[in-house]
Amino acid sequence: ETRRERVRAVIEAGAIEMAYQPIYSVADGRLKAFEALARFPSEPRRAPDAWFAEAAEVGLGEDLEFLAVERALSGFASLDPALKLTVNLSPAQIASPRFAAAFEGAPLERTVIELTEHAGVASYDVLREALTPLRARGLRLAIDDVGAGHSTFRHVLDLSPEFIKLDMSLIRGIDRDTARRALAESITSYGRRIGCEVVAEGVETPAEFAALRDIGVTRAQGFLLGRPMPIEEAARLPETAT
Ligand code: G
Ligand code: G
Ligand code: MN
Ligand code: NA
Repeated sequence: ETRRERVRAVIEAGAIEMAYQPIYSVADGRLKAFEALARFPSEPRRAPDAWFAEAAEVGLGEDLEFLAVERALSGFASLDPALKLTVNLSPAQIASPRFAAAFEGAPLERTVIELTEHAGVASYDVLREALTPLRARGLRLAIDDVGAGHSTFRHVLDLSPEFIKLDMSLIRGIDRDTARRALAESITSYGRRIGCEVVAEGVETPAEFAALRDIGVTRAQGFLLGRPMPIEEAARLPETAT
């Protein structure tokens, strides 16, 4: 079985499931959104991003990513109408002819696309052109993994996102590590200055959470607050973190 056949088999069987991780307001602990994350039940030990990277390498990135988007958006049917849903997409797919169609019918004013650093970024002109009509209808943009890679700041500069997501590597130990704290603090004040909401991901301890609140981060996500979970569970989650 070739790598391509393995990915194709998953796509043809529709063999992915979505897990939904809660995102909370730091100030009052209220549930704000869920991030949809793909899971591959046929090989649960293999990391999801490895599947997406392999799909891209064998020319099936578009098929796999849009399958995940379709599944992710089906979660809207179960969620409280006050909640947003974020979906991950690589920049290459924003430039795809299938992009706009994939979001047709979705409540765009509740939809956020998370964009991360990726090889093969189409020109920013192309990305902006594809995003503009959907953003005019309420779709919002988050730049993921900021503080980890190099090009995520370029995404922020050239795509004017509504959200910046601080990479988990900055959050880990932020209560004890001066360098991490200073960088997260700088990015947060930068975000405030340019009108971006700053979201921390990968928050695992109460001490990390407290440090983020002191810094002025407004939203948080991580195992401390809630793991990625099936939609049935997500739909039953209390509206305030305990
Ligand atoms: O699920 P996990 O926590 O391991 O996700 C790790 C990474 O895998 C994410 O940050 C993202 O880059 C990628 N990923 C997970 N789900 C999706 C998805 O639905 N679509 C895309 N394009 N990437 C995803
Ligand atoms: O889209 P992105 O690459 O940011 O995906 C987030 C990844 O981080 C997912 O794979 C998710 O399962 C994982 N994750 C979410 N919260 C935590 C956390 O608190 N700790 C760790 N180690 N991983 C987390
Ligand atoms: Mn993400
Ligand atoms: Na991330």
